Amino acid sequence: MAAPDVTVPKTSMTSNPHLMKWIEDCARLAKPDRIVWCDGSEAEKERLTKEAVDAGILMPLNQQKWPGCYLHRSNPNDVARVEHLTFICTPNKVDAGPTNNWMDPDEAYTKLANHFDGSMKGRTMYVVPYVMGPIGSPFSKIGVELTDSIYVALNMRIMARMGRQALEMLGSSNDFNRGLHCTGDINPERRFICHFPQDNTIWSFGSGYGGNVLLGKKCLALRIGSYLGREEGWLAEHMLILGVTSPQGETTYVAAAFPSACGKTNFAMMIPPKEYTGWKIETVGDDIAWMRVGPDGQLYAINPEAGYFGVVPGTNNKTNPNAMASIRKDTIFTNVAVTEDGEPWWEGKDGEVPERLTDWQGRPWVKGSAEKAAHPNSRFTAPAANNPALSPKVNDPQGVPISAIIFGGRRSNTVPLVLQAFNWTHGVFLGATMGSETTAAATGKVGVVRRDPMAMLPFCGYNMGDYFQHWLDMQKSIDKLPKIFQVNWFRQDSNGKFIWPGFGDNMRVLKWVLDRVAGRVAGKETLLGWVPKQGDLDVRGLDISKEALAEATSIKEEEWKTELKSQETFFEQLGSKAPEALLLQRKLLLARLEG
Ligand code: SAT
Ligand code: MN
Repeated sequence: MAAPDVTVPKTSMTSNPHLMKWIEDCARLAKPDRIVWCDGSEAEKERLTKEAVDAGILMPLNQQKWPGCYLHRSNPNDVARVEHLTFICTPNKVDAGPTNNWMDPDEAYTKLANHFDGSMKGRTMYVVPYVMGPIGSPFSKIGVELTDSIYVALNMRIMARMGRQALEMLGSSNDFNRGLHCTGDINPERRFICHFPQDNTIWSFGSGYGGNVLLGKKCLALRIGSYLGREEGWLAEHMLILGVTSPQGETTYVAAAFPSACGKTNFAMMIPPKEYTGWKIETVGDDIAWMRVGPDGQLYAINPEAGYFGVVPGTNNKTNPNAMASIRKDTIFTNVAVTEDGEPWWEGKDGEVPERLTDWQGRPWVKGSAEKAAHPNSRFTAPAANNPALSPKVNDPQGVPISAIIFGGRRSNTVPLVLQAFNWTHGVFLGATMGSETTAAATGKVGVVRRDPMAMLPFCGYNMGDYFQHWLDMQKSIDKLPKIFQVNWFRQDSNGKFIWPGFGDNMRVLKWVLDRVAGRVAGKETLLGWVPKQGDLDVRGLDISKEALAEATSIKEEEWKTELKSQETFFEQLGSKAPEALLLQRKLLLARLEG
């Protein structure tokens, strides 16, 4: 029997014919029982939350202690991004490049249409309009996500400016990202995250987890965003943005790229150590930066998101008090454990480990158990407005001027604590040759070094070689180039212990960065770049020996020879797309090493 035709309900919010036609097409394919427009209102949030609780999708946490907070347990086979099932579907394979999975667009549409066909029968299709970026900003982009997941609708409400405001900004324009998502039956065999950059379209099937399904985040803001950025002359980056204000009241903005689960959120919300009274750090963004050249020739950045989808384990009042405050209310927790008192719990939380818990899969857990109670990639979805250190500039349509760009990976050896690039091209080389030990944010083996250029390996929506060229080309349009730095908080000693204390003490490294930007200190030239001169890195009050500091900042030629081999293999993979300027940087470094 043919499915009854679904009609898209009328709404006072829009009559955009392009939008209506697209929703109709998708509804004809997925055949939902009902279509619901999301307006982003409080009343709607209450209604959807109640429905989600009734359906067992959300579980209320202790409402006295954690008001407005809920727990979601995802399917245990669906707890992280799936890079091997993520595709860039450009007409030519070379445009996706060797670091992305590629599928022919026609093949991908046909294949996924088979899965989507009838996939929402018996379900509701939520129409989730959203803006990435401040309302009315020239940086901002509009997306609409059609999803069968109430969890996605509620998360998108936190992560983006969602609802009526997006439709108002869209008006009758046809310029919006078309995102179609269905959880299907959460079968990893039928899981696909497909991007069609030339159509500004995303089709995601078979997952209910974060980066696979909150389509505004990695899919639009990074993969499609980076593609649009190249076409339109701007940068979409996997970077936090923070403002540092000195006791004299001068604010400097910094953008920094780290791979997933390497402490971006902690860095973006950092509280300086007591030696830095009078200094203030404010968060503009914790994960994504869109950067454009402003009318004055400076590089300006916005955070396209409105919330934080952060890693929970390890978050506590020492590592990140601002995150602890941010998740205290109106937060959705995914895959954490729960105490007998209904409080969320995770490894690395403050206080005693409880005797008994319910683990992230809903199973009883006792203290001392070998298994983790919270999933290592468990997440919080918290409104940015909860952050006590939120920058007052976060809704500024013009963004903030960026003075420094920092690239950081998780490396137990090789890469020193901090260094500054000799110039923009060398800085692009430092970003392009970033490596990092893998984490739980993506499925796969944890702790292996992989090249992760600019922390964009899983997020660049086009050929990585063209992406590097785009970075090199940006130099021509920026009058006042930000200075570029490389950091590594994760160096270990011979006993496998972290040498640098990290967290708030990263302020000390940041201070050196600011001093370099302002031209207050000279650097010491090394073969890798400029490093702090003896005494310029402020370690007042820090319990770190001279030897340990020397170890954290040391450059070991043997390690660098291995490193350069691995860089060579990576560049070879890019073939003729690897920019000459970067190959030359590698040769120069090799010559310096051997010289
Ligand atoms: O899973 S997400 O992609 O949303 C988060 C991350 O990997 O940084
Ligand atoms: Mn991220």
